[in-house]
Amino acid sequence: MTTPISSSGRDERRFGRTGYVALLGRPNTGKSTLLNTVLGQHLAAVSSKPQTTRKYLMGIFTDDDSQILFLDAPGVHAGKLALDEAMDKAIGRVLEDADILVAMLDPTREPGAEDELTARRAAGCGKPVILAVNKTDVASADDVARTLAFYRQHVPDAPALEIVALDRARVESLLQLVKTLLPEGPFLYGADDVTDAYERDIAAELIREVLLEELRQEVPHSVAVAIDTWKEKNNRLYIEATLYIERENHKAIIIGRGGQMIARIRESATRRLHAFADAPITLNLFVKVAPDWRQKKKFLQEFKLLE
Ligand SMILES: Nc1nc2c(ncn2[C@@H]2O[C@H](COP(=O)(O)OP(=O)(O)OP(=O)(O)O)[C@@H](O)[C@H]2O)c(=O)[nH]1
Ligand SMILES: [Mg+2]
Repeated sequence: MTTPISSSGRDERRFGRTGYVALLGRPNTGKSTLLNTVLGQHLAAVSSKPQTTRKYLMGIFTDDDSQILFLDAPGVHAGKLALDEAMDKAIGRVLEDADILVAMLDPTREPGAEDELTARRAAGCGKPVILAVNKTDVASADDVARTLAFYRQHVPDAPALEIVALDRARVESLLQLVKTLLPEGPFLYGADDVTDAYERDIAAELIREVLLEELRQEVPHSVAVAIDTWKEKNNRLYIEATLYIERENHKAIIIGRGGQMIARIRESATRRLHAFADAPITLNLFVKVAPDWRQKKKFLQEFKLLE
């Protein structure tokens, strides 16, 4: 077991605006991007493909007068797999834990069924909601107005803000608004803590992020990543990970001609893990078949995708 990243060893309990803030939205709206930007660290997997996040991740933002515990959740999506159900449960848990919700809206896509589900969930959970309209660097004013009007049918009184989750300066107004809605209380974490997640769990997500970038269509969505070995020696991290795929014929895709694809994945993942762990990395990847794992509750539990 590795130690949680939150164990900074510093104990500076303080007091101020504090609480849990759920990031809710359909897939691909920029929830994980916002988390990374606010933390100033790349902890959550981000990709241009929907359904990147599979389980909740807490990010801890601390400044002079507040400690905001952001809960990044999977995107709201009605799928048929046991994995979809598990992701939906993760959203439910995040909503339960939250003091307030930030509904992340993506105006670059026309509102649809997933927005309807998101808006209903936001309205039904009985907690203060902020509508954060993201991607306003690329959306038109009409797109923003259309998306806001759609959500306002369900949460008419929620305050709304335009943000750019990729740009720290353009999420500041959201942070300020969140602070005004949070209660006062003692801080639960140290000033240097960024998450309560284990390093190796973050590492598995960063490897999955590479898979989402490199592989096409459904293939990356059907891969689960397990970290089998995590050893430190002479300031170098030795990591072994297994990529579990659902079908034998995906092996050839992931390994690629002459092993080219797996070599690319390994190279890119090594770079990312080096940046994350701030140490040179030796990474070995293995590929194994776990037939239809996305339908198997036991597998999902083992991978902490289901409680
Ligand atoms: N132009 C632009 N793109 C953004 C912005 N925020 C996020 N993105 C892009 O949107 C895509 C999705 O971002 P994610 O953060 O993975 O979205 P998510 O809501 O966490 O997605 P799921 O985990 O699938 O629910 C990525 O390609 C991001 O780079 C933004 O403010 N502007
Ligand atoms: Mg995400």
